[in-house]
Amino acid sequence: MRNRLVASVVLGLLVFGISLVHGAAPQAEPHRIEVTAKRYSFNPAELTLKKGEPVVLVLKSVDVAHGLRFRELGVDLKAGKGATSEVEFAPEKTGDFVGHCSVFCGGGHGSMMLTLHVVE
Ligand SMILES: [Cu+2]
Repeated sequence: MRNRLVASVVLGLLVFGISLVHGAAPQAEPHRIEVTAKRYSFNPAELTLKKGEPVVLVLKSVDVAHGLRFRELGVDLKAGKGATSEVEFAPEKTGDFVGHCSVFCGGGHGSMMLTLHVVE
């Protein structure tokens, strides 16, 4: 009799424990935003993000090595020739930020820009 009681208490705790684990399941994966880099532009050339909302920024190069740096946001992604790289970040301030290619890629390198709008 006593064993039965102990068994049901243990079972109860187990079920409770499992429901706790489920309740603590991680949130949905952050939204992935893909940016393609190609001499001498980013596509898209403009993005809008929400302040404080984490995203995964994916930089995909379809020709030579490129980078994408937002100095004020502490973001610098580099993708090798034909490669992809990614970074997770959450913009902490609102405003318009201009990202530049951070890997010299040729004559038009200086004109590779991506405008990021961060809104509330
Ligand atoms: Cu470049």
